[in-house]
Parts: sequence; structure tokens; C-alpha cells
Amino acid sequence: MGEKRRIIFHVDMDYFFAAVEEREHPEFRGKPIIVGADPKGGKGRGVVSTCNYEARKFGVRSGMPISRAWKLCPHAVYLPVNYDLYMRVSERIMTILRRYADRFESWGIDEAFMDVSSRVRDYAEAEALARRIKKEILEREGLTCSIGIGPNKLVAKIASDFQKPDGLTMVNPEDVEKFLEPLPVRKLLWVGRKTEEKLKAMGITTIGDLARCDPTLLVEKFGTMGKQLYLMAHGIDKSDVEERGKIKSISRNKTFEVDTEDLSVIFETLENLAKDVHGDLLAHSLLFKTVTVKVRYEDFETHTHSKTLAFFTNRFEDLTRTSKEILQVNIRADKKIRLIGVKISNLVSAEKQSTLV
Ligand code: DCP
Ligand code: CA
Ligand code: CA
Repeated sequence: MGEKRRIIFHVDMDYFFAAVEEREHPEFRGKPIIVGADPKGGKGRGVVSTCNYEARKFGVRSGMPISRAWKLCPHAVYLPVNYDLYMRVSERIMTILRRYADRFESWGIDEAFMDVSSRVRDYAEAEALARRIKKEILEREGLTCSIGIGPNKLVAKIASDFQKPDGLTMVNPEDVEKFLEPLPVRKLLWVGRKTEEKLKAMGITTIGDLARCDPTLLVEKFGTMGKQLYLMAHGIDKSDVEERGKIKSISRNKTFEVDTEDLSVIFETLENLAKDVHGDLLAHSLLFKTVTVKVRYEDFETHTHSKTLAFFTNRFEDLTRTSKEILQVNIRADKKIRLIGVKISNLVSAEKQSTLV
């Protein structure tokens, strides 16, 4: 028997932090706006959170060192990250979206999946619904978003990214493979830089290349993930839109004011980051199982190391001890450190604790 036909939306806000700032400061409209660390006349440390499309024309991107952004675009408007404000806007947008969905899954601060299968009869109606949602967000919040429509989350997510900003891309089930074929493999969920490199070495650069690949070869090279890659390349994704805004991870990073090799400073900073992460964990009533420590050295070489515990926990002691152990074992003595970060993942609700431990 055939699968139940589904119609899934993925909604992603355009240049979100910078768009909110643009809305709050109409006087900056039309200018390049960069939200992130203080550039301090080019000497600033830390990174760009995001920027508007005017700034992107100069090559500025999310995650880039703020000093590099300054070189590319010194005349931009530089603004600090006002996270509380973006959070409030995000919550209002999620409330709007939730009303239109049978099932709703927020996926980070500025995007969400919606299963609208019972709300529309066909793809033509789905398109009309997407236009209505875009109009409502624009009228109520003064912000644009891009929406992807497809038969599953994978395709919807790739489609929302296809025409940005203010995009609407619909991929009918029969067009899925044709749509994916020319796109780079990196567009697939879970394909990071490492997998991309490995695939490239095998002569695979587009999703089409991957789809034509022998699945047994992929399993040989990538284990169970190989099968997943093969299915994704054919646009197959059975995962459900999961109710409630599930948090995938909680993290904090700190860029030191000056690169340091002072272990007492480094470990104290690690402890402070762990404190913040732990605060968020409790606020969301969650338990964690995996701890990841990120270290960026003075030459920007960056390493992440993870440890998964045998149990779910919300004890601060488990978090600090594990992150310190990870750092202890992996830290390099021959280089100064520029940034460290702590992340917890593998999160579950603390309310279900008794059934899990
Ligand atoms: N963000 C961040 N640091 C990053 C990436 C993102 O702080 N390295 C924040 C700022 C973004 C928000 O998360 O506004 C959403 O991230 P997106 O990847 O969706 O990027 P944008 O919404 O900024 O731009 P786009 O229009 O490409 O979606
Ligand atoms: Ca976005
Ligand atoms: Ca996003």
C-alpha cells in the first residue's frame, strides 16, 4: 500500500536577527547591517551572528570573525545581539504558524516545520495557504520569510532555502528527484563538511551523483548513515513533524579578549559556560546525556570532542566534571586558545525521567 500522502511546510525567517533590527530601526533600512560582536574598529573579537542581504553583497556571512566583516564592509551598521528581543519576536511568529498546522515542530529560533496535510486538499491549496501565512507574518510582524513545500521534511527544508529571501518554493512529489538532482550534497540534512569532503573524494558532488551511487558502496563507506544518505538523495524521508518545540542542544561559547594558555583562566571560563548551559537546561526541564567541548586555537584550528554518558542527568556536577575531563584530555599545550565552548545534546524531558533512568 502507498504511503499516506503528506504536505509539509518548512518556514524560515529571512536574515532573522538583522531583519528584526531593521524593523526596529527604519533609519538603517537599505544599509548593510551586521549583528554580532563589537568590531572595535577592526580589532574586535568574536563573530558575526548574521547580517542583512546588503551586507552579504560584500561577502559578510554568519559565523565569520567580526574583524573580517570589518575588512569587507567597514561602513556597515554594527549592532550587538539582542537575544531577548529576537526570542519574543520568534515566539509570536511560532504562535501564528502553529494555528495553521496539524502538527508543528519549531526548529531553532527562526524556523519551523508544519504538517498541513489535513488543512489543504492539494498542492494548489497548499501554495495559497503558504501565501496567506507569508502575508500574515509580514502584516503582523513586518518580517519576510521563505517557505518550502514538499511531501516530507527533507524536501520542504531544502525548498525553503531554494529562493531566499521572501521565497516560496513548492516541490510536487513527482518532481522531487528532478528538483534535488543538481543541488550540492551539502544541502541534505546531516551532511556536514566532513561527509561532503569524503563524498567529493568519491567523485560525488551533487545529490544526483549520490542518488546514482551503489547503496552497498555507501554503506561500506559510511555505515548506517550510508543508507540514510542514499534515501535522502532520492528525496525519501519518513520522519514525522514532531509536536512541541523540541530543543536539540544547548550551548555557550566564549572568545577570550586575548588568546590564552593560562589553564586557570581556561578552566574557570569553562565552568562559567557550564553554569549558563546548566541554567538553560533547568529552565527547560531537560536532562542531557552528551557533552561536547569546542576549542579554537590562536591559528583558528578548531576541535570538538564529545563524551556520551551512560545515563541522562541534569546535575551540574556531571556537566562540569565531564567537560573538564574532555578538555583535560584533548587540550594542546603548544598553542594558545582563542575560544572555548560547551554544548550538551541528547536531551530528553525531565518529566519522563523515571521511565528513562
Ligand atoms: N545565527 C547565529 N550564528 C550563526 C548562524 C545563525 O547567531 N552562525 C543566528 C542569527 C540568525 C539566526 O540564527 O539570524 C537564524 O539563522 P539562519 O541560518 O536562518 O540565518 P538568517 O535567518 O540570518 O539568514 P537567512 O535569510 O539566510 O535564513
Ligand atoms: Ca533564517
Ligand atoms: Ca534558520
